[in-house]
Parts: sequence; C-alpha cells; structure tokens
Amino acid sequence: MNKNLIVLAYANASPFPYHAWTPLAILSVGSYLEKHGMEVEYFDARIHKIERFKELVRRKPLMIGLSTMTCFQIKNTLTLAKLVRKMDSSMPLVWGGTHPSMMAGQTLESDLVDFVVKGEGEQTLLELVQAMQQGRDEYSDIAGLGWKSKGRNILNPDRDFLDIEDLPFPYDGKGKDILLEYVRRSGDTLENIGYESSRGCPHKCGFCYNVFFHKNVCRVKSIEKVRTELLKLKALGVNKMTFYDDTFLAGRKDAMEEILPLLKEIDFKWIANVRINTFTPELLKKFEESGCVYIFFGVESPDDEVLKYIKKGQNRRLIDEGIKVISQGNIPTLYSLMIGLPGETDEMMNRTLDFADEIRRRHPGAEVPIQPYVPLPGTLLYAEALKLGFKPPTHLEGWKNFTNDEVENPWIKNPRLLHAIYINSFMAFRYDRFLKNFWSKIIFGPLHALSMWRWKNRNYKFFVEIYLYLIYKRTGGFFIMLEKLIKG
Ligand code: B12
Repeated sequence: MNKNLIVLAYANASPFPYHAWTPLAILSVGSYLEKHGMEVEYFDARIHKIERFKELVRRKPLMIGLSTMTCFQIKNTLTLAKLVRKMDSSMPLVWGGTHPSMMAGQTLESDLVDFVVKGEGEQTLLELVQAMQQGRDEYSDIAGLGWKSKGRNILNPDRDFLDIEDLPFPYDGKGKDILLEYVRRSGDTLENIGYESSRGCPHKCGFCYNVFFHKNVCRVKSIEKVRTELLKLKALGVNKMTFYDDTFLAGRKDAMEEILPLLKEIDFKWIANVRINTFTPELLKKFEESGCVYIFFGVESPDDEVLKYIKKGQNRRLIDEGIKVISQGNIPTLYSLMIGLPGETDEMMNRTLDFADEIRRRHPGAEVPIQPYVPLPGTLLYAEALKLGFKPPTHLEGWKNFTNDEVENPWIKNPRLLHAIYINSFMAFRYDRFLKNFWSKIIFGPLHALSMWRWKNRNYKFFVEIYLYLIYKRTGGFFIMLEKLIKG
C-alpha cells in the first residue's frame, strides 16, 4: 500500500456540458493535505478519462476520497465507488461534500462508504489520514468524522469552523494541473474557473444548506489574501473566473473600497451570485468598472407572503428596486424564480410566471429560469416538507434522481406540469445565448421558437420537448460535441 498517497475524486456534477466548473471541493482538501506533506492525486471526471481513475486505484493509495452534492452527482459518485470496490474491496472510501454532510448517518449506512466527513473537510481528512498512517482503527477523537466500528456506525461531534485565512491556495500543487487543463480547454470563455473569497452566508433562506452547513456564519478572506490569490490566478493564465462564495459580498463591509477596486486593478472578468437588495446605482457602477460580466440573483417569488415563508429576507419592494437599478446597467443577469413550494396555489404559480415576463420587460435580455422546489436535506424547509408527507429516500442510492426536473412532491397535483415549465423556461430564456451563429440557429432555432410560443401561451400540452431534454440529459457527450461544433 502507498501510505502517503491520497486520491480525491470528483464525479460529473451536472448533466449539462457547460457546467464543468473547477472542483474546488476536492482541491481545497487536497491542497491542505499537500501542505502537510501528503502526496495527492486528483480524478476529475470532466477532464480525465476513467482509465486514470483505475490507474490511481491500482497504485493502492491509503484511501479514496469522494465528493458529492445531493442529486445528479450521487449517481456518478456511486459508479466510482462501485468500481473501486470491484477492483480492491479493501480500499477505504471516504465520502465528503454537501450531501454526506447533511445526511451523514444515512450515507454511512451504505456498504460503499467507510468514512463520512461532515462539513469542512480539510482538517478532518488530515487527521484521519494521520490516524490511518499510524495504523489506528479507533477514531473517536476526530471531530467531524463518521466511521464504522464492529458493525456500529459512529458520528463524532461536529468540527469547529476553520480559519479560512490559513487555507492554502487550492491551485497550488497538483491543483495547478487541473486549473491549467480548464484554462486550456475553455480558451477565451473561461466561465468555469472557481475561486472562494468567503465561506458561508448569514441569511436563512429555507431551501438553502447554509443554515445547517455554515450555521449562518460568513467568514471572509482578508483583502491581502484575496489579492495574493487572484494575482496567482492571473499569472496562471486566468482572465475570467466565478466566485463560488455562497453569497458574494455577504460578509464584506468593504466592497466599494477594497474588493471591487482590487478586481478592477487586477483586470479580471468575473461572475458572482449576489443578493438583489445589495444593489445601489453606485455599486452597479463599481461592478461594471471592475469587470463583472454576469450576475445571478435568487429572486424566487413576486409575493411577499412566499418570500416571508421561505425566509428570503427581502420583499417585493426591495426586489423591484433592485431590478430598477440593475436593468440600467449592461451586465448580463439571471434572476431565478421558484415554483412548487408547499402551499402554492395555481394563482400564486401563475403570478410567478407572469413575474418572469415582467422582469424581462423591465430588463430586456435577462435570463429567468423557473425552478421547481426540491426539498434538499439540511435545510429549514426540509422539516416542513416531511410534515407535509414528503418521503425522503431511505438510502444513499435513492437520492440520485432527486433533481428539479424529476422531483415529485406530495403537495403537487401535477408534477409533470412543473417539470415542463422548468424545461420550457430553460429553453426559452437560457438557451437563446446559444443562438449565435448560422448552425446554432438552424439546430436550436425551431426549438427555441416552440419554447417561446409555449411560454407565451402557457401551453404545455403534448410536451414532446421532455424527450429531447431527457436525451440531452442522458447522452451529454453527444451534445457536448454538438455544442462545440455550434460555438465553433
Ligand atoms: C460551483 C457549484 C456548482 C457547480 C458544480 C460544482 C463543480 N465544481 O463543478 C454546478 C454549477 C454544476 C452546480 C450545480 C448544482 N448545484 Co451547486 N454549487 C456550487 C457552489 C456555488 C460552489 C461549490 C464549491 O466548490 N464550493 C467550495 C468548496 C470548497 O466547498 P464544498 O464543496 O462544500 O467542499 C467542502 C466540504 O463540503 C468538504 N468536502 C467536499 N468534498 C469533499 C470530499 C472529501 C473526500 C472530503 C473529505 C471533504 C469534502 O470539504 C470541502 C472544503 O471544506 C455551491 C455553493 C458553495 N458556496 O459551496 C453550490 C451547491 C454545492 N450547489 C447546490 C445545488 C443544489 C446544485 C444543483 C442541484 C442546483 C440545481 N438546481 O440544479 C446543481 C446540481 C447539478 C444537477 N443539475 O443535478 C447546493 C448543494 C446542496 C446539497 N444538498 O448538496 C449548494 C451548496 C448551493 C446551495 N446554497 O444550496 N453547482
């Protein structure tokens, strides 16, 4: 066995090809291990061939770490875990990430899981590695760890938050190879290089993992650290990047004086998820000047009653003011809306759809995807969903189809209608960005026209697009080729 080697793997996280974003989940953990003298190898299913993964398993590392969110990614992570078990049944499998953190007990019940790391993984994994290197088989002193002993599953107490100021730059060490591969592949459309300038969000949105995962604590990196790290990114050839922060600027009082001028000085193009009520005309101006090329907001609903129910911490008036400000600028913007929440009536849903039209009227060209609500574990509304008869999957494998386009909540009379609206809004408002050249217009043009017709007439009868969508979702590879062809 190669006791100093740790393999960290990231399975495909999305059925959609343009969703290949750098896997900071494993790079953060891996760079921390490297800093402490371990040898780390990564497998990122979006850029590596499965042969690489098999080769890494054959090298007999101390363990294999797997990262996963809830939903789609679980399916692919399970495939990796099964492959390891087949090749080497004694290889320890350590699961981390948002899903194992939120469902630690249930995840640990799976035969494909030996350890679970709950919450931030850097220090917990390091301590586990050190314990295993010493040949220990008792781990009760490692905070944040779930482990198995003599047929019993044990969940240790949670770990305190790390000081993110002490974390190494995730693209140092082997992470650099991953980054360079993303840079190489994406040419001048680098919309998938991730960077964290903070962790956590103080807001209590009922559908979000933050309340439990980050306990609503928002930690920000110092401006000096951000400067050093962004300069490193720039030196590695990155010109455009996305802030993976839970809510960009949420914990930063100094945005106008520090981080935005810094972004301007470094001359980055950047993308971020922001709260709509943060915006003033001055802030918008600073965003534009500092290179922001895309912003997205979770607006969720036009109804104060719903916004209150989901604890969004903003109301219709603030949303309207935000749209007024942002629509004056020229930053491409996405406003996300949510349907299918508990207690939603047909009238409420129709108001949300009409609001999408209103947003596009007031902010021409804005993307307004409409997402059916998914009760994700470890969120405030999850408990509410259980009360309303939602039956969560009883085992890890059961979560794999738990997605916006397949979810069936007990309070929804016609889930197919919600799926159709989701796919329709996606095709109508998001796909128009692909209608840029002759071939894309030939291929996607008619589909887009049909989507716009459906949207206008709210007509979801004979929704054949679902089949195209499912082919698209299940045969991502073919469409990656097609999109590349179209985008040139
Ligand atoms: C980038 C991103 C994506 C990317 C994918 C990630 C990628 N790299 O390719 C894309 C855009 C594809 C994506 C998609 C989705 N996403 Co997303 N995404 C994010 C985002 C913004 C950043 C992820 C990240 O890298 N964070 C930084 C790293 C360092 O944090 P981390 O992942 O938590 O990792 C730490 C720990 O979890 C742990 N850890 C993680 N992995 C491992 C592995 C091991 C072995 C160990 C020991 C520890 C460990 O240690 C890490 C360091 O402390 C997060 C929000 C956030 N700020 O995290 C949402 C988030 C992860 N996404 C979320 C969701 C819900 C989705 C979607 C389902 C949304 C949707 N409606 O479609 C889809 C899933 C795809 C699908 N359609 O099925 C939720 C997940 C909740 C959950 N229960 O899993 C989050 C938390 C957003 C939220 N506020 O709710 N997403």
